[in-house]
Amino acid sequence: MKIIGTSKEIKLKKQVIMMIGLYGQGKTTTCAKLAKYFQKKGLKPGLIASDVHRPAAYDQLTQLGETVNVPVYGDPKEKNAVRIVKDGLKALKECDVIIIDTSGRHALEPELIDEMQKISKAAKPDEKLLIVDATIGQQAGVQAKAFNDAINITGVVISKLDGSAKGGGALSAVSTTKAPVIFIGTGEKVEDIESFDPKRFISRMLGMGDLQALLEKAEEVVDKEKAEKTARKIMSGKFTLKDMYEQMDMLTGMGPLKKIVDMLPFGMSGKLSDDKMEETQEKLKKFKIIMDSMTDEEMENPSIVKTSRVKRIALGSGCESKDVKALLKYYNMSKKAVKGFAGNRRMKKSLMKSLKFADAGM
Ligand SMILES: Nc1nc2c(ncn2[C@@H]2O[C@H](COP(=O)(O)OP(=O)(O)OP(=O)(O)O)[C@@H](O)[C@H]2O)c(=O)[nH]1
Ligand SMILES: [Mg+2]
Repeated sequence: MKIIGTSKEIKLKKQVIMMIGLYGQGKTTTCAKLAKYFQKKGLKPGLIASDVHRPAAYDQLTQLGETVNVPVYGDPKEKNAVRIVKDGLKALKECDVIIIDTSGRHALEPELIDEMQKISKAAKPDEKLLIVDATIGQQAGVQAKAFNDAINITGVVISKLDGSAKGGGALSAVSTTKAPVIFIGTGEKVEDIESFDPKRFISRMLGMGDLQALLEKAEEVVDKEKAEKTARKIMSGKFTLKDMYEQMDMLTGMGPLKKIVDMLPFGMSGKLSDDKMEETQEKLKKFKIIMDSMTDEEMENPSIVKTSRVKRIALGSGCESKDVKALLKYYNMSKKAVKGFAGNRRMKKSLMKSLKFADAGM
C-alpha cells in the first residue's frame, strides 16, 4: 500500500490563501477551520466571502466567522467576485492571514476556471488550496490532478475524513498526484482540522493510534505548570479530589472522549462502544458538578465526607446520594492507581525524565 505521497506544512506567516473546489466539498467550513488554526498559532486571520453564486454563502461564512471570532468581509449585493476580493483585501489589510472563500461548481468547467484565474490574478494568493471530500474516494485524486493542471494549486485539504471508509483511498489517490496534502478535515466543527502527516496517517490506519495528535491536543488545552504540579503530586503518592478535578478538567477540555480514544494506540477505540463513551462523558460531567458543591476542606481531605455530608452535597448539586458515593468510589480507585504508580520505580524514573525535558523547555 503506497500512501506516502507529498505532504507540506503551511507556513506561519502573513499570507493570502484562496480556497477552491467543486460544490459542497467543504470550502466554506474549511475557511473557518483554517482561521481558527492560524488564530491558535498567534496570527490574525480574516475571511473574504466571494461566493456570489450560492445565495446563502455570505450568511454561512459570516456565521462561521462569528463562531471563531474573526472578521469577515463580504457584500451580498455585489455580484462580481473579483470586486469583492479586491475590496476585501483592502478592508482586511490589518489581518495577517486572509482566507478567500470562493464558489463551487458541479464540474471543472471553463466558467469556474475563468473565475478562479481572475480571483487569483487579483489576490495573488500565496496558497491556492483545493478542498476535496474524502467520501468520493479515488475520485479525489482525479479532481486534484485536474485542478492542478488547470490552475496550479499549491496544496490540497481533504475534508470529511471522519467516518469514511473511502477516506484512505481518497488520501492515497491525492498523495500520488503532484499536489501535496496539507490538512485533513475530521469533522463538522471548526476545530476538526489536522495538519497532514503521512507517517502519522499510516500508523492510524494500522490501528496504532495517533499519539502525536493526542499530545498536540493535550498541549493546546493543558496548562503546562498545572500538569507538572499534578505529575509531581502523583509521584509523591498524594492525590486529592482537587487533583482529580483538575485532571478531569484537562480531559474534558480536550474535546469529546470518542475523539481522544480514537487517537489512542492498540485499537482501543474498537473496544469501547460509543454508548459506553457517552456514558463516561456524562459521568465525568456529573462528577464535576458534584465536586463544585464540595467545600475546599472536603476536596483536600475526602475521607471526612460521611453520610450527612453526602446528603448535603447531593442536595447542593441536584444529584442523589448514590451519585456522590459513586464519585467517592471512583476517587478511591484512582487514588489506589496513583499510589501504585508512585510505588513503581521504573514508571517514576520515566516520569522524572519527562519532567526534566519539560524543565529544559522541550
Ligand atoms: N463530517 C464532516 N463534514 C464536513 C467536513 N467539512 C465540511 N463538512 C460538511 O460538508 C457540508 C458542505 O460544506 P461547505 O463548507 O458548505 O462546502 P462548500 O465547498 O463551501 O460548498 P459550496 O459553497 O456549496 O460549494 C457541510 O454540511 C459541512 O458541515 C468534515 O471534515 N467532516
Ligand atoms: Mg461554500
